[in-house]
Amino acid sequence: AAAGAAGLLGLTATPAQAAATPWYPSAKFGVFIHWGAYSAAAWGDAKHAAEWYLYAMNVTDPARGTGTRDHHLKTYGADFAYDQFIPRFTARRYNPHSWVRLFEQAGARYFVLTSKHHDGFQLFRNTASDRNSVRLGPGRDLVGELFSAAADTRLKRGLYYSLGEFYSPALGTAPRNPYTGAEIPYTGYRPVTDYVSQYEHVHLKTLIDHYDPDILWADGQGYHEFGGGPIFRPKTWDWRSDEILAYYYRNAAGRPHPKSVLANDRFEASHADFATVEGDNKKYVLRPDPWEACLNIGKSWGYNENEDPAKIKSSVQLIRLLAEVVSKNGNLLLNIGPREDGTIADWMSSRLLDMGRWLRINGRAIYGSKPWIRAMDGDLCYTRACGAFNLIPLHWPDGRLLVPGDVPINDRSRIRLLGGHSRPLPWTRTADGIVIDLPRHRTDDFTEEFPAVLS
Ligand code: FUL
Repeated sequence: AAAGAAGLLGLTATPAQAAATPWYPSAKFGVFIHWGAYSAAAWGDAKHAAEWYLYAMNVTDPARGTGTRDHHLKTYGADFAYDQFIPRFTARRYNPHSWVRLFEQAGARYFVLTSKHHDGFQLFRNTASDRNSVRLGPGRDLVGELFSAAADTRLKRGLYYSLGEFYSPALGTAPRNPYTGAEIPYTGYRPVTDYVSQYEHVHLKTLIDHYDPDILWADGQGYHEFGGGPIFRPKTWDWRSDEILAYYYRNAAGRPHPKSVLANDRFEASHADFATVEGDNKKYVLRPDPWEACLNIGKSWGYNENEDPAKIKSSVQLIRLLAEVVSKNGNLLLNIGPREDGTIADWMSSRLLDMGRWLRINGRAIYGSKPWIRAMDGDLCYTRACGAFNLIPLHWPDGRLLVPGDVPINDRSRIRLLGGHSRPLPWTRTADGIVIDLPRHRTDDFTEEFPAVLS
């Protein structure tokens, strides 16, 4: 199959998947990591997430929000350029092995790390630019270290890459001092005449050749007019992503151990292996093709010391969202933003650990599961896995759970609470549906706010 795919790709520039991708739809849960020079600024305002700091400090229109601009002036002064955060991004306590352990304890099956966000700072070794963590700041190949640490685990390894950048001389938007308008250097930039072929494609090929990622997660692709500021790309720009994806699939198929790899839907390519859904659960719908909800615990993706505690989702909310996504045939990619030194705030790691604690008991209804014909009724989610039909009430029902009469429960069905007493729960069929009697108190080690799994 590998040779066939390579031959096909040799004849056409249209990317085609090299092999089926069995791991991804079964994986269900991954960790997204936003980490970079913005983690040293660590500040977002009500309108801008912290990883958009370079953009936000340039916003002059009060209607679009000048919180970051004002904060920067007050805290650092007008002459402190964004690039001065680069030496403050140290990674000095970065322990990729403890990250990997945390992701495993969280029950994640994959992770996706920002190899370059919109600020153009790269976390990997490459020849196209010196604006990277090997040459500047930490002096380390942050992508390489995490990929090595995870190499002997079952975790699949993905990379986020922003195709466009807020500013770049190569995009015709050289950075300026936001307060004086004077042109300022774009640290580490090596002049190129063609951004796509001499820079962006070199980056992506380097990521493919040297790190062999299981997922390439593109972003920053669109044309946006940011009101005289950054643009991501000129209007008529073509990323020529089909070439890159063909290279990616061919490379994975040609490896000594050929494997299936995936690209998300933000390449502007003719093919995508899964769709990304960003934002709240109003956008989540049951669909047959693979999709992924990328979700933040707070409001910022990058670390934000100014995070509004009221906006931080609890573990219970996150687990409910996981159940909802999975019942709709999606994966959940849950984001953390480590601090500049590589440590992870307790409020993030504790949520990941709660996910893992819940998944250790209830993972049977999540991993490898398939949706039923309906994702949910009210706040009751459904999944099918290992020959079992699973009911996941997002709130612990008081005494009894009423289930619509058409769910696949028959006279021989035994219904149990996962992690609870092994005794089957009494149930009856009534004119209104199936009524399951639940123990007065939960016996599965979780407080009553947590979703339960009846299987
Ligand atoms: C968005 C970006 O602009 C955000 O900063 C973040 O990376 C999110 C996952 O994708 O498009």
